[in-house]
Amino acid sequence: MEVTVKQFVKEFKQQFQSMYAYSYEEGSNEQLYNALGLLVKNYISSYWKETREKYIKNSVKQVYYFSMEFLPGRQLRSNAYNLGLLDVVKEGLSELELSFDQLAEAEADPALGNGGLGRLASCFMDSLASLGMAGNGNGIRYQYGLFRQKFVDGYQVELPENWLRYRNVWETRNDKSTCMVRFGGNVWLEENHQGHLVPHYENTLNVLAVPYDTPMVGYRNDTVNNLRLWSAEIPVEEEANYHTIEETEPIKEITQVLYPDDSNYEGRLLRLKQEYFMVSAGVQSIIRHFRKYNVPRKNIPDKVAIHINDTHPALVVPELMRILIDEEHLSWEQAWEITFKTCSYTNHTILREALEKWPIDMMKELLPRIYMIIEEINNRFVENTLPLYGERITWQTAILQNGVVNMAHLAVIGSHSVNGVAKLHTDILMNDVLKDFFELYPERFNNKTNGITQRRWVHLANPELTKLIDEKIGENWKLTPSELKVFKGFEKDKDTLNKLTDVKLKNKKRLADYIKEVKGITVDPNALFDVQIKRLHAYKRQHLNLLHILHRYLEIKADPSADYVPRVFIFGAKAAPSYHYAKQIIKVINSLADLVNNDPDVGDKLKIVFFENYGVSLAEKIIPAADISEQISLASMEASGTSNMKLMANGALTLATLDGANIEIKDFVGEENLFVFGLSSKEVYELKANQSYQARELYESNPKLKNVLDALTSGTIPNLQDEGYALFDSLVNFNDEYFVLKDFASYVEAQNKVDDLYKDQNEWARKSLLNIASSAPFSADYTIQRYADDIWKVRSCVEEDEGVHLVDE
Ligand code: KOT
Repeated sequence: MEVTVKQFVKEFKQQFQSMYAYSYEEGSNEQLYNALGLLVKNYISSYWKETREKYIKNSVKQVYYFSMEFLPGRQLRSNAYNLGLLDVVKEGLSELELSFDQLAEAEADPALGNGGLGRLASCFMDSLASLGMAGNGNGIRYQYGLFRQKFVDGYQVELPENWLRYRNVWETRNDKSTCMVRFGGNVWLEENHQGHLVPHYENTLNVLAVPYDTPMVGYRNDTVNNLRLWSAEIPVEEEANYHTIEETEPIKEITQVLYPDDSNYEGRLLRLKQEYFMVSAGVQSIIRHFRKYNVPRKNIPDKVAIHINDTHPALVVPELMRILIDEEHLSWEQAWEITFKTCSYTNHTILREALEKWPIDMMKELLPRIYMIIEEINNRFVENTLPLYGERITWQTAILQNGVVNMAHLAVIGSHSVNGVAKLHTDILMNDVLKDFFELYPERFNNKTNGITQRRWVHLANPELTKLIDEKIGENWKLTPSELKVFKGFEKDKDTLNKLTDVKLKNKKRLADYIKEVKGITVDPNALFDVQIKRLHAYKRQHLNLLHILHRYLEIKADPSADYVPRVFIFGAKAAPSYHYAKQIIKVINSLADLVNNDPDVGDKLKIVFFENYGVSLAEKIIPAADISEQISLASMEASGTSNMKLMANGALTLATLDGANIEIKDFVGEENLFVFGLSSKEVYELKANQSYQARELYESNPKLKNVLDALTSGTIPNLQDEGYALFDSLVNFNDEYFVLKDFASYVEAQNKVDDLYKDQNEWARKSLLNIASSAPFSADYTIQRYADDIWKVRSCVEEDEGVHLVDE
């Protein structure tokens, strides 16, 4: 969009004054940020309105991405950038002697998700808008996001994340579009005078769902889509029934926190309430919007695609059925045809404990009408399947099993498409986790490898690298990501390689300063920066990383004067509050960091930095400075991973098991340009099947490994309670569920190769360049294009010469 610096400066001053009634010179960073954010939102608003109107006028098919989590990250910079205003804003502010970077840091980072799944949803929102597709997000406006993590004496402590404290300039409360969501009570069916069975309700808890809309700005294509987050309130007409604050609690708590404590019944019940609340409000608002299109209801699947992001929103299936049958008076058969053609489902994990199951009693009591519908879906499914496939398959795939509602089964049965998020993951779904369903419905299964938005993760997070690429290959790659492969042509160009090394060094210096500022640790920017950033989970194996660091430390202690390649090991990871083992790993890493970072024998040879409160904003600081990307999950366990893609796109070399999307990274960049180690997923399956693994044998037979494991319990690491023993126990005495010891030797070997390569900076830079140049296929723009073509059947609504333009990969 066109705004001059002069115009911006004038409007910014006015904006500030109208909000705060004094001059901008007196404003705090928060106030200045708020004024700037609202001004940018003002610039967005006309496109937002026009996009919505255009979709309706042209009767465009809409995608609704239902997700319990979104992790949009800070939006000021990305919105200004996508609008094409970032340079004007920066220049204007500097005329006023204000720093854009400083203001941008005042924005709260909405932590409305746990990790990969939520961030993927936000990358997808960015790509949908940037491709000019009608894509809407549907989720919850949690008042408190994921906890803020602090370390106290090396232990994780969880603090509330009050992200709305200074207001949220991007959202618009939309009182015109509220919906009512009903819980509990009694429900029965009665025939009305037209002969329809209609439900009657009594004693329900009625909750008003209020939408807060946030613009999702496309990259230079005048498209602005909508992210709708719902907040729970007392219905105005029922306010008089509530007499005390306590009485209002059951309603307010529905959208209070991201992940209620699921270690007790009350917490789990609340989570189910959240899921239905978001689903019901979302589906109601879709049907309301659909009416504007003036087409028959049987055409809903031609105008609406609802995507179920993992099973958390799977109640979409019975909710859509409920609305079509109870409110639109369609027959079961008509409603089912519409529902199943409208819905599609993505699975994001094979971890058994993460597959959602709700007690039937809980579901019945909280959502009596929805339970009746689920029961009917199940009965009809069983009726159809039994004669064709027999007892075993039918009962294995039923929705209702042993007193629980199996949500993955509901999602698969109610969707026309089921996808995994990387090739290996989809294969595992088809051959293992959902194998019986694959026999029933082979045509529903497909793979959609994850992607990331280069706009946030390269253009904005790494401006120096972006400038270098622009300088070498021009700017086309920004609109046509596949053009990035042209950069490969520079792999032997000395000037480019030197500049690439310089860019990385600058980014590392910046991160080193930040490390000094927030952690008080001095690190050498010339050291190799080795990064593992992701949720803390045993299957992701941060403890394998830990064992290797401990191994290094012991080697240095044994021979301090030998030649070592200096390394900084960088971690960022939150552990789920009730995940005791993960928290123990955090504590051991932190204690080891204390030991290593303060040992004069070690010096710059080895440093450990564990950042607190890892999230999108911190990732943006770390990723551009990474040399090594640690992707070391036990093969078969990590569905895809997406930090692997972000790190690769920023020139880090991947050190990985053949798991998730690492395999595709290897295929694109070539085996010689990354470091692969460890068991393959086939080997993991075999080892599990023949039950031959004996972790203790490895402990006893490998002296180096024994040395390392013994150091966990010998008092070498100071200030531990029983955490070292707990780790030792899980690995040696409880047979090492995630094969850490089995992969140790091969991991250490790979790490030694990393050192060797780093000694040859030219060769390192060359491989780094090849990684950058091979990262385009992981653009979420391609991923979304494939969802659009294969699953949602939607197309871009912008002209080909506007915004992102995809040719082949
Ligand atoms: C969490 C609970 C239940 C079901 C799924 C999850 C989940 C999975 N949360 N995040 N994931 C991650 O999703 C990413 C995006 O697809 C993947 O890259 C990553 O491997 C998953 O672990």
